[in-house]
Amino acid sequence: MTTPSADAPGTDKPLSHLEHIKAESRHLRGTIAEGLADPVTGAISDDDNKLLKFHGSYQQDDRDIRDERRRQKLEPAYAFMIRARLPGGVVQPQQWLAFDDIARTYASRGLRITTRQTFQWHGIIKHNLKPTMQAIHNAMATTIAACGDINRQVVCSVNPHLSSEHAIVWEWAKKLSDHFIPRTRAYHEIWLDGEKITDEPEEEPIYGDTYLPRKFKIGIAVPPTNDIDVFAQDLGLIAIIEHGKLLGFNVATGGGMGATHGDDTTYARLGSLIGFVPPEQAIALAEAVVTVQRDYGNRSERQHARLKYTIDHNGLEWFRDKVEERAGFTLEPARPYAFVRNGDRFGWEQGEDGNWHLGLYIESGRLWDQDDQKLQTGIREIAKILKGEFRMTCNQNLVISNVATRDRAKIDKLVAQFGLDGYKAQSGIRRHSIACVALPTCGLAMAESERYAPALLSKLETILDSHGLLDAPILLRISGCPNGCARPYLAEIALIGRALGRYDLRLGANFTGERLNVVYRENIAEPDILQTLDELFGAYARNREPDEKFGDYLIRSNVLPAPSANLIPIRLDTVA
Ligand code: SRM
Ligand code: SF4
Repeated sequence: MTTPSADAPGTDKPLSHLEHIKAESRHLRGTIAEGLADPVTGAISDDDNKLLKFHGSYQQDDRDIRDERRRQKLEPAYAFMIRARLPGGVVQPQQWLAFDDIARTYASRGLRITTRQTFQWHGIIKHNLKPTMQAIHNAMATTIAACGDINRQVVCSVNPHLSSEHAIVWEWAKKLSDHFIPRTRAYHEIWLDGEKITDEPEEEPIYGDTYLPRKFKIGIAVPPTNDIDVFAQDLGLIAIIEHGKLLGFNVATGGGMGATHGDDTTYARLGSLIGFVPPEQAIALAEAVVTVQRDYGNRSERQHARLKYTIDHNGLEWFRDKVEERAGFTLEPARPYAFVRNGDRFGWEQGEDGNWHLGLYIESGRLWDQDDQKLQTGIREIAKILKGEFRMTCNQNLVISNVATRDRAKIDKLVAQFGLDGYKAQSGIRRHSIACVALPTCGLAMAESERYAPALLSKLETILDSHGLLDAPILLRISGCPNGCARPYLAEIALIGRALGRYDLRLGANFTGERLNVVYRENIAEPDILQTLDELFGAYARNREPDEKFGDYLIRSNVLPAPSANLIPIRLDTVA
């Protein structure tokens, strides 16, 4: 096993603590197994908690009762979040039933569809972590590398009306996901009681002993739909498909959302287009991007460790040259493409093979039974009769896929019975809204998000209705902090948490995920948010051009400045 040198590459600063933890972890083992067996505390050690992320789980505590527990001199109410790795967000009905059972047996807040089209379970106590992991494994799924400094869940466009194109990109999502799965047997040993084959740690041919400097994300979009926000990915692939044949991918690198309030050296960035690869070169290209980041990413300052900073620090041409050198070929010029939206479609759509796909809006992706709302039960009942599959979307919604014409009525009946048909009567802004988890589980949340979204949306709907804009599709995203898990920097209207009840209001991204928004008001509370938007909606209703989107209107009417170069994707290529 290699030990990291004292200094991070390209800097004279020492490696971050986490680099040492990774290096000494014997490929992600640490003392997780021992920590799980310790009955004295509901927690594991800080170092193991960092390694646990690579296994797809985070230690959290219930922030609603944190102060009360402190007053009572009790340790925080520790519980774990678990995230599944489900490339492309496809779940078979039997798997769904197993995941639903896990949620009811071990978790506390139902099933949560994430902004990267997979599941999270919250509130799992330490004692139940292992049985939960085993139940996920028995459902033919895994959580390995769903979090951590590694390539994570690979996402792809859902595109329900184009089944064959979805099938192509889903295959690629799985292929890329499998290619970048870590080789360590630690997961099997710790969670699945796998036998220790040798005391020597295994090789990690792609990652090496210290994995990546930071998280890494890959996504595949199929124009004209940018439902995955391809420019928010470290490696975004834009599939160029003609007459049902995949010609290859345009390659965008260095996208990322996370920033820190008050630190201008951190920022959201859109992926830069560096060229095109045919399918037979795509894996080599992806591996070259990952390994350049592995070797040149900043391992001393985690806030500057994402690929976007590696690229900006060294220059985009430098980066493309390095990638081409490693891949052993030159990228071709990017092919023409156009996006028209980055939201989901709702209701039934027929695929070209005659089967049907039903897009359902799921508020903040949370499926659980509360009071008279029984959404979790509803989807469970659908899973019992579904002959197709489920597809989760990057906008936290759900598609019930591949339904034969004769089976539609049965699904419709359940959808209506369990109140899953809300999409039919919803406003344009609600259908295009995303809110991150935030409180009470997220340790980084500065403000509410998922729990605030329903009330805020109702107030905004009243205002929009008064301006005749209730059906106007407007992208609204809320994040409880500037990490941007709801990809708020790509919303026409974004609220980013500053403190409880206070948000930065950002405006002016476009509807296709190709322009970042800008700060309009800082650190304001709800009355200011509503008043500001009321005025802007009024002007939009009066002055918009036919089909003009809200974000575009704000720029055309000079409410916001014309977008500067760093708000749109940089192109190093020439379109062929
Ligand atoms: Fe995220 C951290 C939730 C998508 C950027 N994110 C977190 C943690 C794990 C908090 C933590 O580190 O303690 C949150 C757990 C909350 C909870 O209680 O469940 C969390 N992120 C989520 C999810 C569940 C939000 C959601 O409402 O769906 C999404 C899970 C995705 C998945 O299934 O893999 C989620 N996170 C994203 C996205 C969107 C995306 O990838 O398309 C982003 C922005 C894109 C990007 O990565 O740049 C995102 N999350 C972050 C960051 C900032 C990273 C950065 O470069 O600065 C953090 C904090 C960190 O890594 O230090 C973070
Ligand atoms: Fe937590 Fe911030 Fe991500 Fe929301 S954006 S889930 S508050 S880390």
